Amino acid sequence: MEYWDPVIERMPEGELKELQMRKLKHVLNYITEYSSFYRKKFAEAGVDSKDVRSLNDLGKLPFTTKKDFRDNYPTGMFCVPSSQIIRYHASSGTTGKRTIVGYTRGDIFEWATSIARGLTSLGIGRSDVIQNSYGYGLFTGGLGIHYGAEMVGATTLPTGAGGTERQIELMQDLGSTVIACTPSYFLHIAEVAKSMNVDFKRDTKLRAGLFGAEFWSENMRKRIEDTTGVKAYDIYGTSELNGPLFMECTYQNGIHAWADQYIMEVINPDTGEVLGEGEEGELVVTTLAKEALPLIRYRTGDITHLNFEKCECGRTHPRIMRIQGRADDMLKIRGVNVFPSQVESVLMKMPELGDNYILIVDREHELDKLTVRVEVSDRIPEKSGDNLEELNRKVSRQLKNILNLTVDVELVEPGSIPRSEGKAKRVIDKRKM
Ligand code: DLL
Repeated sequence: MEYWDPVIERMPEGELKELQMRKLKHVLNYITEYSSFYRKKFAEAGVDSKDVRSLNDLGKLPFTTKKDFRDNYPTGMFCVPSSQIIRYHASSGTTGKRTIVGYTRGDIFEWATSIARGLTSLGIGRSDVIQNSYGYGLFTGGLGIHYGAEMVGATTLPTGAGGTERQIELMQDLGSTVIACTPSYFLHIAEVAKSMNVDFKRDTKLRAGLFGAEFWSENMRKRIEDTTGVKAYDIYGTSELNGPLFMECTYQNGIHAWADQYIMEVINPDTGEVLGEGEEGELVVTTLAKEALPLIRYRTGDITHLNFEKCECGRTHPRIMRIQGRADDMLKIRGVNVFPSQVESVLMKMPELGDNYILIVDREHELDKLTVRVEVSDRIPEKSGDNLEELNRKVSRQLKNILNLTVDVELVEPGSIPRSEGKAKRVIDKRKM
């Protein structure tokens, strides 16, 4: 097993906690001095950063939210003058006004280091060609991976998102061994490759994929690995915290979150109460090393649980387990909570179904109605009416078992649901339109 930073990555838990506490004190002094935003926030909450004497005291501090970014748009939360900022990124703003993030030279270095550790944990290095199909530009995916990939000395192939046929040609011509993109885009690339008669196993050197930026299920992972032969690794981050930040190691059992750079908590999203290890709730992150935009208890909106056990790979840092979706993605259908990820888990287990689906929520006669539209697989030759009806009943039954809710299932032709080159749109909620 190789490590980018063996001392830090394998640091015993106790020492890691001491290091976190030292860094936390430093961050709190730093924001007290340089952040008018946090001075005001703490004063409003009636807390003093000096009250934080142990890591457990972190819970005394108020949360930071996406709304804070919007209220202080564009750069009101920055702790350094613009002369110190060497790069901006912005979130796409799909769930509201976009948020702006800025980075000092030190921030870019820390960010790339985080990715470099992850890549090394996957054995990715100088002999690899990383085809980076995350969007370059304001989105953090492209440049985030890029700097980490260069740091480990891999060859980067900065294709960005889109131009799918060209992606497949370049992948063959330049021998890409790793691809980085959203899992939904990779499935689309695989689909186009098939139509070009390109078989990943036979015609390319692709061995690993860094898939993230949107939720995806274990069953989706299995499907990707079974159909393409590419090992699928989960990678997580948010633009407010940096962009792509943390990834799984070869054991594929949770995303290593670097505790010397960030403190992870999981809270009850309704009450704000801090939950224990293994309990599912909203991920909250405090940055320990950021200069331009340090964040205290940032509510990511993502639902997951943490695992603090040492990983088989020897790393001691906490692991973020499979993200179940965003708290605000959760649909309430006739009083029942539904995560799109639960639906995906069911659909991806059924070989008769294709890779693409969408959830449509509407209101009929004052009652919520959930329709799951899903493509049938093009691997199934027999698509007669009887078979389709039988399949429809089977999908409905399996969804009902998991969701405890009767849903309408609409089976559609392969290729009929729009593909995405970035984050897939999985839900249309007509009740909000
Ligand atoms: O998507 C950063 C990123 C780029 C992560 C490339 C991974 C790879 P945002 O556009 O700000 O940043 O979106 C962040 O995407 O809060 C999650 O809801 C979702 N998300 C990101 N990674 C995962 C993942 C980037 N591995 C939001 N699993 C986050 C589930 C994910 N959801």
